[in-house]
Amino acid sequence: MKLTLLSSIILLPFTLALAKGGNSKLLINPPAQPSLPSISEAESAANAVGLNLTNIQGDILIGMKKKKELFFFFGIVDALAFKSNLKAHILPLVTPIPPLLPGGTSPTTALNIAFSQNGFDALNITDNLGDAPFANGQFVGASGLGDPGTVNWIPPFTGNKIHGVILLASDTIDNINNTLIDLKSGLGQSITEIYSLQGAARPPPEEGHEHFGFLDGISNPAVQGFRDPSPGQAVVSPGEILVEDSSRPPWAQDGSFLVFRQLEQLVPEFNKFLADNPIRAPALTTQQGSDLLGARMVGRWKSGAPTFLSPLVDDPVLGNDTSRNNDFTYAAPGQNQSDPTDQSHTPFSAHIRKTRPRADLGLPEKPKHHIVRGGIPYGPEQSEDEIRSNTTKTERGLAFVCYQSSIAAGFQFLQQTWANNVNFSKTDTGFDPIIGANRGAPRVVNGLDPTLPSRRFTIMTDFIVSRGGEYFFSPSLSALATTFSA
Ligand code: N7H
Repeated sequence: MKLTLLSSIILLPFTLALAKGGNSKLLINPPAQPSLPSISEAESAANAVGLNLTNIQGDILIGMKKKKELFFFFGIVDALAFKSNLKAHILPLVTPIPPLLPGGTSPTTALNIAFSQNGFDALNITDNLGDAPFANGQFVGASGLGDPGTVNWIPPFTGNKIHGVILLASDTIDNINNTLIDLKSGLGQSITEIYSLQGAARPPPEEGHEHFGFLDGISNPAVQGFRDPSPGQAVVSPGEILVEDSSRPPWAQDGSFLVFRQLEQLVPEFNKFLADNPIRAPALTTQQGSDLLGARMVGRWKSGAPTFLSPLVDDPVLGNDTSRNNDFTYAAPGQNQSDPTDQSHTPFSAHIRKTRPRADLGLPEKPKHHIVRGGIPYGPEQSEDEIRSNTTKTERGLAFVCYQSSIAAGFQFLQQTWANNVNFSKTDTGFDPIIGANRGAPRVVNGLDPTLPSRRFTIMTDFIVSRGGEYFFSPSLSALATTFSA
């Protein structure tokens, strides 16, 4: 009797937590991020459009919600042995979407796998996926993305060594390491380990925030057949994210292109820039002026509240309210709703306005050029020494991951045609001050100071440094069982 009482006291907080968030234990659920649909909601949405969620690798639609995630990059040494090991040892562990949803049978460690073009070549899979950036690999396209060549790239990403990546997600690194041991023994000599990057959600109270301090993973598109949109969320057809068109090989259906970028963030240097350049307004302290500059560079405050709805100071209640924190178009009442010309609340150059211009390209919003972001921070918190010296001494950043059905129309377009384009979406807006890249040269950014719209900022430091990456294809479970298996 005593034991029953005791166990119900212990279990109660757990039950309440499940009732509130209901997420798999592998995932975080900060209030500012829209919750995932329940398994039954997702299944009925999928049935309505004929999407087979159990055939799709789970990470593709889950978003920036993993607690811990390891990226294990490998080369294939023996293609035949790899194909048979894949079938016997990896495929049974590959996690599709439903187990990760509230109400799903969450595994201890979730596993996904994806292959580069070099991996396709190693496996002698010759079908053309019809995606030029994928076929060429990221190393070849580095300068086109605005990287200063590959001088800052870590050696594993240079050349054509990486054939595939295995993504392992769990609530503890021990679980991940245990799965990795099993995995390596299953794959034996058929692969060679090239590189691993361990990511982790930042510790509370920063859980869900990227290293500059901003809540991330708020705005991902609602994919029809997976979820209903929350207010302001872009709605896209499954074919924007998943390969669905008949010009691609039939086995590629239900797969998606995975872009991986190891993006180092120079956090002390970023903070120094904000401290040195506060926006001066009579109503603001110097600190508030620096915070405002940072918020306008992103388009959101650290809490996630959009500057469009809270233009002068952060509003954490708004930030945490998923019914309001994404519900805006950049068109203020009284303005031309399909061509807003005003940047008093959010600069045209702000990171989220460059990468999703909403009404700037006319309403209703175009269903093109959307990606599902699924990355995770890596590296430690800043040390006292780094804060004091305004200098990064240990690498930290974002293990950037995004999914799309075309890299040219997704990641590559957002980076090259919007973020790096000083004339997007209006003439002379300058670079996206967060991810805009000018091959290492200074970046001019306009519109950041609402008190002086003509003030031009010339940013001498890249606060985000590309350490390289690769383009992958994340096949469906049925393709893994056939095309990729022997
Ligand atoms: Fe970005 N950041 O801290 O400033 N991003 N991003 N991103 N990003 C977003 O709205 C960040 C990167 C997009 O729908 C937020 O969910 C950092 C790349 C898109 O309104 C924050 C890095 C690309 C959106 C950051 C980085 C994008 C978005 C606000 C690298 C594509 C949604 C949270 C270290 C090429 C826009 C949110 C929308 C949002 C940051 C990379 C794209 C805080 C630090 C490489 C599409």
